[in-house]
Amino acid sequence: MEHNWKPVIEKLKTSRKVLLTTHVNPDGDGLSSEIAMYYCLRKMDIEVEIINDSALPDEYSFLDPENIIRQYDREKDRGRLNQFDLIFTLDIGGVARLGKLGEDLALLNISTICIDHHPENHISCSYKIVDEKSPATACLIYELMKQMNPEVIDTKIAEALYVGLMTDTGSFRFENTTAKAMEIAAELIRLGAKPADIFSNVYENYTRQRMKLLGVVLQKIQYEFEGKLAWFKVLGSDIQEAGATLDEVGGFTDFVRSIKGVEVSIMFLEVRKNRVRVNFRSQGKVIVNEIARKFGGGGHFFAAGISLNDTLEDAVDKVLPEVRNAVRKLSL
Ligand SMILES: [Mn+2]
Repeated sequence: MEHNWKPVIEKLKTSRKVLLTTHVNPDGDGLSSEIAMYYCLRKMDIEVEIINDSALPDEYSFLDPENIIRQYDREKDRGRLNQFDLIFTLDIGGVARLGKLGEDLALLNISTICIDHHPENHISCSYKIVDEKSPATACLIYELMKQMNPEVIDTKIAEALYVGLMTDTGSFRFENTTAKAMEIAAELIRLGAKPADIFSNVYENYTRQRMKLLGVVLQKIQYEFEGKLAWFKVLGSDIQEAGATLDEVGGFTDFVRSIKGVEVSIMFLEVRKNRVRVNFRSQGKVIVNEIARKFGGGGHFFAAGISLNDTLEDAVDKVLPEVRNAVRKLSL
């Protein structure tokens, strides 16, 4: 689908300093969209910075060899946010997903362009390109560059965009792996992206500690409804004992969904005392972002999440009944 990029291109022509940001606990799509946009704007001689609420996860550090991506430091950065005259929020469906940075930006009156593919995008901004049919935000960024300045897409940018497309399509296996997704992938390969290297950078760089943690977690899966529902808890102490980090649970919920018969998988992750992250993955029959939204979360139809200020046990007691209700309906 083609979108109206003219207002974005016009806005860029008159901006002096651009801020790029993506959601808390950033994924490959958000980060690669930022990196691609960063190099594109630099080539156009536009001053630009990337600041995110969360730190760059280790698995994506290969995307940023020049250490461009910075984590928001409220004390240091708050006072200078008004230097920016244009903000891009990339791959973000709701303002809560912008964390502390979002709270502080909301107090300023800076033009904001939102580029995203989450259904029910609730961000209020000056201009929005939101297309839930787009396989990844990176595809929308690609479309913008093609319209704005196709020559700008060099190997570095093509590689970054390919990362976003690959990770958001689950390496070209999820429902959103459309013909269009493959066409864009093909063009990015022609422009220099190397699929095998990129795959290996993202998915074949796991630490032993992560695998140890996965081993522990897999033994704790609880199956319900003849295995249609599979859920598991990751305790802070599990992570500690395995010597792993919080970031390294990425992909666990997808992995559990891959078990035969599982329709919905859920991870309850103890981030710290009274802070729990819940991740949902669905095979396609249960729309999990509807469940997530009841608790202030969100995401895609079949991949969603929530953050709760609860103990692990309370989070399980709160969220599981809702999921059971949804899964129970499958057997009726
Ligand atoms: Mn995305």
